[in-house]
Amino acid sequence: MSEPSEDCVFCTIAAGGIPADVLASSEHSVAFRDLDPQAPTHVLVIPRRHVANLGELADHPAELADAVVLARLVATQEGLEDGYRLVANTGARAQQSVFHAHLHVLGGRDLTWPPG
Ligand code: DGP
Repeated sequence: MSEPSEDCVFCTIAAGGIPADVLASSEHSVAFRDLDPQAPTHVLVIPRRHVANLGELADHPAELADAVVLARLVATQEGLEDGYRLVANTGARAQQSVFHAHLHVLGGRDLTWPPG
């Protein structure tokens, strides 16, 4: 599905219907701070298009690239030159909880590997 969904919290944020700490936006994407930060910098980058996950966004390569470019811009703005992580939880078993594609931009502390 690609139409905005009024049942989708990220569609509502992208439309300005729920307040969010928006850091940057572009033609196809919006970046805002996560409600439940897991690192000193924890920003979500979402496509304006409603698709369930990043894999589906790959059917729209310009919009996928736009999201990654916005994530890179946010990382620079947040001073994460020493390293940051882009995470896209995909599917329930990977702990995806909001089924609108998003990239987590995590940084500002040492990040361990492997992830849990
Ligand atoms: P995931 O588990 O990968 O689907 O991540 C969803 C993230 O979305 C989670 O870290 C919390 C965040 N989140 C959920 N609802 C809201 C909201 O209304 N506002 C903001 N800023 N973040 C939200």
